Amino acid sequence: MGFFEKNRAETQAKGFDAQRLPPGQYLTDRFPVLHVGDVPTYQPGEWSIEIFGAVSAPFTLNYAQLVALPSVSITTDIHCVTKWSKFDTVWKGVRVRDLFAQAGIDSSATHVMAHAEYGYTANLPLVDATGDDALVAYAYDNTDIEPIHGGPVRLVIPHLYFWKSAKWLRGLEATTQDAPGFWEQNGYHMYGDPFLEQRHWGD
Ligand SMILES: Nc1nc2c(c(=O)[nH]1)N[C@H]1C(S)=C(S)[C@@H](COP(=O)(O)O)O[C@H]1N2
Ligand SMILES: [Mo]
Repeated sequence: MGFFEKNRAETQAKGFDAQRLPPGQYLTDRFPVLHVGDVPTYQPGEWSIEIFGAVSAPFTLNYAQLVALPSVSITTDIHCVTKWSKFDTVWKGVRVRDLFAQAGIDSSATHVMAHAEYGYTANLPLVDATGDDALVAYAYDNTDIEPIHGGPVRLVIPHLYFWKSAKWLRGLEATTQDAPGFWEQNGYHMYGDPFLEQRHWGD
């Protein structure tokens, strides 16, 4: 039995529904760290996020203002395109939907571009960015998100490959057309559904 088959059998033996593991993925208990470039550090009060683009009332929030907004907690599986999946991760944050509602999003908006530190971007259809589980997250596992995992604040879009979940999130831009983000310009799929194995262009 190969590594992936064995991991899938072990997943089932642990009592998980193996259907939760998308094709070509393996389950891990670890939380791998994956990003390009350096981990940014912020002085207290330095971080902020801008909600802008196709909206009538763009605004900027600092960390204190973000955490003062109504929040939700979710428990969800995550799937990295490099083939690891992790089950039952726990995140807390503000729904992207609520931020765009506050900004008065235009009816012409169809997509969202997430902007992170150092110019990292990820594109998402608006419906995916505004679902119940699409969070501007500031806690993981009931504590602050570690800098290596995108703290103080990252995007979490659990139903798409995890490259869409931009770490060190600094902006959410509503757009009226789709455009490729960082990895999408480098050959990754524009949408990235793990259950359809949409890893690369043409998948
Ligand atoms: N800003 C930024 N966000 C990013 C990345 C990155 O390189 N830069 N990598 C993405 C990828 S490919 C994955 S799998 C996840 C990894 O998150 P983790 O390091 O917390 O596991 O972050 C995503 N968000
Ligand atoms: Mo990834």
